[in-house]
Amino acid sequence: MSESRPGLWDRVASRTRTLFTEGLRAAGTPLNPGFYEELEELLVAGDLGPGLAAQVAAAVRARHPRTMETARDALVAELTAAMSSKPRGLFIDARPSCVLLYGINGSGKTTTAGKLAFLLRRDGFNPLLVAADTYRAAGIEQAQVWAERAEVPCFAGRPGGDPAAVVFDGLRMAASRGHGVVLVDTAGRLQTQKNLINELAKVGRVAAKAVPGAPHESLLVLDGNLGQSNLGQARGFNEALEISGLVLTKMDGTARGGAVVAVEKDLGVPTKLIGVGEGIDELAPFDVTRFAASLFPPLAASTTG
Ligand SMILES: Nc1nc2c(ncn2[C@@H]2O[C@H](COP(=O)(O)OP(=O)(O)O)[C@@H](O)[C@H]2O)c(=O)[nH]1
Ligand SMILES: [Mg+2]
Repeated sequence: MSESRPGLWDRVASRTRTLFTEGLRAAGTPLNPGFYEELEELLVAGDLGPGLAAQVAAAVRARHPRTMETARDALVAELTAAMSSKPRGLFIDARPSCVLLYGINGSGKTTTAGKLAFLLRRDGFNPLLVAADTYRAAGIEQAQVWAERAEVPCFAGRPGGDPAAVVFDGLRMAASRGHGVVLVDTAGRLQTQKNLINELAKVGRVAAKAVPGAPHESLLVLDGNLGQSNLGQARGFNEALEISGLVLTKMDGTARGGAVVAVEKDLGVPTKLIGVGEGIDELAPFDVTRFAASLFPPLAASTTG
């Protein structure tokens, strides 16, 4: 899958950047005695969580960096190592492939479905959007609006209808009409609502009856602003739904994106996509090195000589 436009990664968490640069100045500067305490505080502020922040700071220390620059390289390497080593590309080679989008209300599922439809249409996948948020009339309308923006067809159930039935019919239609990918927008759920989460699990099982191998992706959409509370959410969803990938949204306006390092480490599930705005082309494939580097940008060359 291609990048929808260049420069998207520059939008990631500009406030996180300031956070990490404030205390850690020019490249050639030797480390001051309080460096590791300061580093740990910055990692906590970036919302890695206190345990992981301490672990990463200790791992950087164990590499014995002598300057700010080598300390930064060590930090980027340690953050990268803490994250999942599984592939980050979407598994959408089968035709049709089924991509389910899960998450709490407002996390960005419908927006992501629209952005992904746009990207995949441009890449020639001929996507179909399935509006399976049948609990609210507005849920279906929102999916239809995003499908129009992405210029892809939308298959919608009736308000109050059974979401699993909508997904089954949508997948059968996609198979007969030659759609390459089916993107399923589901209703927002809380990880604590066991019955409703089980209903989502049923959507997954029914998808498998319509198309062999489905769902090919079960993506959990997380709002980057929620920081560490994403950890509890991710655990709850993953217990019932076998999440295959994460989507991290709203990374254009948060300093709490570091929480995803903790989520990946805990679940062993990779982040696959990152949302950096409300526009249709503001979705990018996740890149672990760029992400780690964005939390801790390159240092300015030393001016004091
Ligand atoms: N700034 C920003 N806003 C986003 C992003 N993704 C979604 N949103 C906004 O988040 C709100 C909820 O999104 P929506 O897709 O309706 O969430 P859903 O309830 O999970 O379907 C909307 O106002 C979106 O415009 C993002 O990457 N960046
Ligand atoms: Mg929605």
